[in-house]
Amino acid sequence: MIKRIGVELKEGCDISGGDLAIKSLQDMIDFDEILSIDPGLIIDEEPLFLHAVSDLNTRLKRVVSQSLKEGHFPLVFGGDHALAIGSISASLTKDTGVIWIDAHGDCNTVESSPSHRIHGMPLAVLQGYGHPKLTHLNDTVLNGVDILQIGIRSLDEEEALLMKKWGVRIISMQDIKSEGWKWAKQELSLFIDHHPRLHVSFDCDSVDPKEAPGVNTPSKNGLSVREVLDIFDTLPFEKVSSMDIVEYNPTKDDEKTKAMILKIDALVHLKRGAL
Ligand SMILES: [Mn+2]
Repeated sequence: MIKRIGVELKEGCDISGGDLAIKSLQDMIDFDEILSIDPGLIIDEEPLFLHAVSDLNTRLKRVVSQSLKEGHFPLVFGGDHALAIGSISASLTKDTGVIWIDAHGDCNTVESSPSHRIHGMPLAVLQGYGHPKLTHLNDTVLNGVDILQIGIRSLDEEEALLMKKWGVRIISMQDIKSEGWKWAKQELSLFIDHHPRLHVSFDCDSVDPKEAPGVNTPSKNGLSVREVLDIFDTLPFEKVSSMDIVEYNPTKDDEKTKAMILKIDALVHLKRGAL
Protein backbone atom coordinates (compact mmCIF):
# COMPACT_ATOMS: atom_id res chain seq x y z
CA MET A 1 0.00 0.00 0.00
CA ILE A 2 1.13 3.57 -0.69
CA LYS A 3 1.37 5.55 2.55
CA ARG A 4 1.05 9.25 2.05
CA ILE A 5 2.93 11.17 4.70
CA GLY A 6 2.54 14.96 4.96
CA VAL A 7 5.25 17.10 6.52
CA GLU A 8 4.31 20.62 7.66
CA LEU A 9 7.65 22.40 7.58
CA LYS A 10 9.15 25.65 6.35
CA GLU A 11 12.01 26.11 8.79
CA GLY A 12 14.47 24.36 6.45
CA CYS A 13 14.16 27.33 4.10
CA ASP A 14 12.50 29.97 6.28
CA ILE A 15 10.21 31.08 3.44
CA SER A 16 6.52 31.53 4.35
CA GLY A 17 4.05 29.26 2.62
CA GLY A 18 5.91 25.95 2.45
CA ASP A 19 4.33 25.03 5.79
CA LEU A 20 0.90 25.30 4.14
CA ALA A 21 1.65 22.70 1.43
CA ILE A 22 -0.17 19.87 3.20
CA LYS A 23 -3.25 21.96 4.08
CA SER A 24 -3.50 23.00 0.44
CA LEU A 25 -3.36 19.40 -0.80
CA GLN A 26 -5.72 17.97 1.81
CA ASP A 27 -8.90 18.62 -0.21
CA MET A 28 -7.58 16.26 -2.90
CA ILE A 29 -5.23 13.93 -1.01
CA ASP A 30 -5.94 11.74 2.01
CA PHE A 31 -2.81 11.70 4.15
CA ASP A 32 -2.21 8.62 6.29
CA GLU A 33 -0.05 10.63 8.66
CA ILE A 34 0.87 14.30 9.12
CA LEU A 35 3.92 15.53 11.01
CA SER A 36 4.47 19.12 12.08
CA ILE A 37 7.28 21.18 13.48
CA ASP A 38 7.55 21.53 17.26
CA PRO A 39 7.14 25.31 17.73
CA GLY A 40 9.01 25.16 21.04
CA LEU A 41 12.18 24.19 19.15
CA ILE A 42 12.14 27.06 16.67
CA ILE A 43 15.16 29.02 17.85
CA ASP A 44 17.62 30.90 15.63
CA GLU A 45 20.75 28.92 15.11
CA GLU A 46 23.58 28.11 12.79
CA PRO A 47 22.41 26.57 10.49
CA LEU A 48 18.92 28.04 10.70
CA PHE A 49 16.45 26.32 13.04
CA LEU A 50 18.73 23.32 13.52
CA HIS A 51 16.93 21.90 16.57
CA ALA A 52 13.46 22.06 15.06
CA VAL A 53 14.52 20.60 11.69
CA SER A 54 16.58 17.86 13.31
CA ASP A 55 13.71 16.90 15.62
CA LEU A 56 11.17 16.76 12.79
CA ASN A 57 13.51 14.65 10.66
CA THR A 58 14.06 12.25 13.56
CA ARG A 59 10.30 11.74 13.83
CA LEU A 60 9.88 11.47 10.06
CA LYS A 61 12.63 8.85 9.87
CA ARG A 62 10.74 6.77 12.45
CA VAL A 63 7.46 7.03 10.52
CA VAL A 64 9.07 6.17 7.15
CA SER A 65 11.04 3.25 8.68
CA GLN A 66 7.88 1.85 10.25
CA SER A 67 5.98 2.17 7.00
CA LEU A 68 8.75 0.32 5.09
CA LYS A 69 8.88 -2.37 7.76
CA GLU A 70 5.15 -2.95 7.27
CA GLY A 71 5.76 -3.40 3.54
CA HIS A 72 4.30 -0.07 2.43
CA PHE A 73 5.56 2.51 -0.03
CA PRO A 74 6.16 5.82 1.76
CA LEU A 75 5.26 8.84 -0.40
CA VAL A 76 6.29 11.95 1.50
CA PHE A 77 4.85 15.39 0.66
CA GLY A 78 5.97 18.78 1.91
CA GLY A 79 6.98 22.35 1.29
CA ASP A 80 10.60 21.99 2.32
CA HIS A 81 13.36 19.76 0.92
CA ALA A 82 15.04 19.52 4.35
CA LEU A 83 12.61 16.65 5.02
CA ALA A 84 14.63 14.42 2.66
CA ILE A 85 17.15 13.92 5.47
CA GLY A 86 14.55 11.99 7.45
CA SER A 87 12.83 10.23 4.57
CA ILE A 88 16.02 9.05 2.83
CA SER A 89 17.92 8.10 5.99
CA ALA A 90 15.00 5.77 6.74
CA SER A 91 15.04 4.03 3.38
CA LEU A 92 18.73 4.05 2.45
CA THR A 93 20.61 0.76 2.00
CA LYS A 94 24.04 0.17 0.46
CA ASP A 95 22.27 -0.78 -2.80
CA THR A 96 20.11 2.35 -3.04
CA GLY A 97 20.48 4.91 -5.81
CA VAL A 98 18.96 8.32 -5.19
CA ILE A 99 17.34 10.13 -8.14
CA TRP A 100 17.21 13.82 -7.22
CA ILE A 101 15.08 15.94 -9.58
CA ASP A 102 15.81 19.58 -8.71
CA ALA A 103 16.96 22.99 -9.99
CA HIS A 104 19.51 23.08 -7.17
CA GLY A 105 22.22 20.71 -5.93
CA ASP A 106 21.18 20.70 -2.24
CA CYS A 107 24.77 19.67 -1.46
CA ASN A 108 25.80 22.59 0.73
CA THR A 109 27.53 22.12 4.05
CA VAL A 110 27.15 24.55 6.95
CA GLU A 111 30.43 26.14 5.83
CA SER A 112 29.71 26.32 2.08
CA SER A 113 26.09 27.55 2.30
CA PRO A 114 25.60 31.27 1.64
CA SER A 115 22.04 31.16 3.08
CA HIS A 116 22.56 28.76 6.05
CA ARG A 117 19.25 27.16 5.12
CA ILE A 118 19.04 23.41 5.71
CA HIS A 119 16.86 22.84 2.61
CA GLY A 120 20.05 23.41 0.59
CA MET A 121 21.95 20.79 2.60
CA PRO A 122 20.06 17.45 2.67
CA LEU A 123 22.24 15.63 0.12
CA ALA A 124 25.46 16.72 1.84
CA VAL A 125 24.08 15.52 5.17
CA LEU A 126 23.13 12.14 3.68
CA GLN A 127 26.70 11.81 2.38
CA GLY A 128 27.97 12.44 5.90
CA TYR A 129 28.86 16.14 5.61
CA GLY A 130 27.04 18.59 7.82
CA HIS A 131 26.08 19.43 11.36
CA PRO A 132 26.34 16.36 13.67
CA LYS A 133 22.75 17.00 14.82
CA LEU A 134 21.73 16.14 11.26
CA THR A 135 24.35 13.58 10.15
CA HIS A 136 23.67 11.47 13.26
CA LEU A 137 20.48 10.31 11.52
CA ASN A 138 22.51 8.41 8.90
CA ASP A 139 22.62 4.66 9.53
CA THR A 140 24.03 4.23 6.04
CA VAL A 141 26.16 6.87 4.36
CA LEU A 142 25.17 7.68 0.79
CA ASN A 143 27.99 7.71 -1.78
CA GLY A 144 28.14 10.58 -4.26
CA VAL A 145 28.27 8.11 -7.17
CA ASP A 146 24.91 6.70 -6.06
CA ILE A 147 23.21 10.06 -6.65
CA LEU A 148 21.82 11.13 -10.02
CA GLN A 149 20.57 14.70 -10.25
CA ILE A 150 18.27 15.82 -13.07
CA GLY A 151 17.25 19.39 -13.99
CA ILE A 152 20.13 21.19 -12.27
CA ARG A 153 20.71 24.85 -13.24
CA SER A 154 21.66 26.68 -10.06
CA LEU A 155 24.65 25.60 -7.98
CA ASP A 156 26.57 27.65 -5.44
CA GLU A 157 30.26 27.97 -6.29
CA GLU A 158 31.69 25.97 -3.41
CA GLU A 159 28.82 23.49 -3.57
CA ALA A 160 29.69 22.71 -7.20
CA LEU A 161 33.27 21.89 -6.19
CA LEU A 162 32.09 19.61 -3.38
CA MET A 163 29.72 17.78 -5.73
CA LYS A 164 32.54 17.20 -8.20
CA LYS A 165 34.79 15.90 -5.42
CA TRP A 166 32.07 13.56 -4.12
CA GLY A 167 31.30 12.21 -7.61
CA VAL A 168 27.65 13.26 -7.75
CA ARG A 169 26.29 12.53 -11.24
CA ILE A 170 24.47 15.51 -12.79
CA ILE A 171 22.21 15.84 -15.80
CA SER A 172 21.95 19.64 -15.95
CA MET A 173 19.47 21.65 -18.01
CA GLN A 174 22.49 22.70 -20.07
CA ASP A 175 23.29 19.02 -20.76
CA ILE A 176 19.67 18.35 -21.73
CA LYS A 177 19.75 21.34 -24.08
CA SER A 178 22.96 20.27 -25.78
CA GLU A 179 22.64 16.44 -25.71
CA GLY A 180 18.87 16.09 -25.99
CA TRP A 181 16.09 14.46 -23.99
CA LYS A 182 16.72 11.02 -25.47
CA TRP A 183 20.31 11.13 -24.19
CA ALA A 184 19.10 12.19 -20.71
CA LYS A 185 16.71 9.23 -20.63
CA GLN A 186 19.55 6.86 -21.61
CA GLU A 187 21.71 8.23 -18.78
CA LEU A 188 18.79 7.73 -16.40
CA SER A 189 18.35 4.14 -17.60
CA LEU A 190 22.04 3.39 -17.02
CA PHE A 191 21.79 4.69 -13.46
CA ILE A 192 18.64 2.64 -12.85
CA ASP A 193 20.33 -0.51 -14.22
CA HIS A 194 23.19 -0.09 -11.75
CA HIS A 195 20.97 0.18 -8.68
CA PRO A 196 18.71 -2.59 -7.39
CA ARG A 197 16.82 -0.11 -5.19
CA LEU A 198 15.85 3.51 -5.76
CA HIS A 199 14.63 6.52 -3.83
CA VAL A 200 13.19 9.40 -5.86
CA SER A 201 13.22 12.92 -4.46
CA PHE A 202 11.21 15.32 -6.61
CA ASP A 203 11.62 19.04 -5.97
CA CYS A 204 8.81 21.01 -7.67
CA ASP A 205 11.33 23.75 -8.53
CA SER A 206 12.97 21.39 -11.06
CA VAL A 207 10.09 22.40 -13.32
CA ASP A 208 10.08 25.72 -15.15
CA PRO A 209 8.30 28.45 -13.11
CA LYS A 210 5.98 29.05 -16.09
CA GLU A 211 4.49 25.61 -15.46
CA ALA A 212 5.09 25.33 -11.70
CA PRO A 213 5.28 28.74 -10.03
CA GLY A 214 4.27 27.46 -6.57
CA VAL A 215 7.75 26.86 -5.15
CA ASN A 216 10.00 28.56 -2.58
CA THR A 217 12.98 29.27 -4.83
CA PRO A 218 12.01 29.38 -8.52
CA SER A 219 14.69 29.06 -11.18
CA LYS A 220 14.10 29.82 -14.87
CA ASN A 221 14.62 27.45 -17.82
CA GLY A 222 13.58 24.26 -16.08
CA LEU A 223 12.06 20.93 -17.05
CA SER A 224 8.58 20.79 -18.53
CA VAL A 225 5.77 18.95 -16.76
CA ARG A 226 5.69 16.63 -19.77
CA GLU A 227 9.35 15.72 -19.23
CA VAL A 228 8.79 15.12 -15.52
CA LEU A 229 5.83 12.83 -16.23
CA ASP A 230 7.99 11.05 -18.81
CA ILE A 231 10.63 10.40 -16.11
CA PHE A 232 8.01 8.99 -13.73
CA ASP A 233 6.56 6.88 -16.51
CA THR A 234 10.03 5.43 -17.21
CA LEU A 235 10.81 4.60 -13.56
CA PRO A 236 10.62 0.91 -12.73
CA PHE A 237 8.42 1.11 -9.63
CA GLU A 238 9.33 -2.42 -8.56
CA LYS A 239 12.72 -0.88 -7.72
CA VAL A 240 11.52 2.40 -6.23
CA SER A 241 11.07 1.90 -2.50
CA SER A 242 10.20 5.42 -1.39
CA MET A 243 9.68 8.91 -2.74
CA ASP A 244 9.33 12.60 -1.83
CA ILE A 245 7.44 15.46 -3.53
CA VAL A 246 8.70 18.69 -1.98
CA GLU A 247 9.17 22.49 -2.00
CA TYR A 248 5.53 23.12 -2.89
CA ASN A 249 4.52 26.62 -1.79
CA PRO A 250 0.76 27.16 -2.31
CA THR A 251 0.97 30.90 -1.54
CA LYS A 252 2.97 31.38 -4.76
CA ASP A 253 0.87 29.04 -6.88
CA ASP A 254 -1.86 29.63 -9.43
CA GLU A 255 -3.10 26.01 -9.10
CA LYS A 256 -0.67 24.79 -11.80
CA THR A 257 1.86 23.37 -9.33
CA LYS A 258 -0.87 21.69 -7.32
CA ALA A 259 -2.31 20.17 -10.51
CA MET A 260 1.17 18.83 -11.39
CA ILE A 261 1.57 17.27 -7.93
CA LEU A 262 -1.82 15.59 -8.26
CA LYS A 263 -0.82 14.22 -11.68
CA ILE A 264 2.41 12.78 -10.27
CA ASP A 265 0.53 11.31 -7.30
CA ALA A 266 -1.95 9.67 -9.69
CA LEU A 267 0.83 8.30 -11.90
CA VAL A 268 2.69 6.86 -8.90
CA HIS A 269 -0.55 5.22 -7.72
CA LEU A 270 -1.18 3.83 -11.20
CA LYS A 271 2.32 2.40 -11.59
CA ARG A 272 3.08 1.34 -8.02
CA GLY A 273 -0.48 0.23 -7.35
CA ALA A 274 -0.34 -2.11 -10.35
CA LEU A 275 2.55 -4.13 -8.85
MN1 LIG B 1 15.71 20.88 -3.51
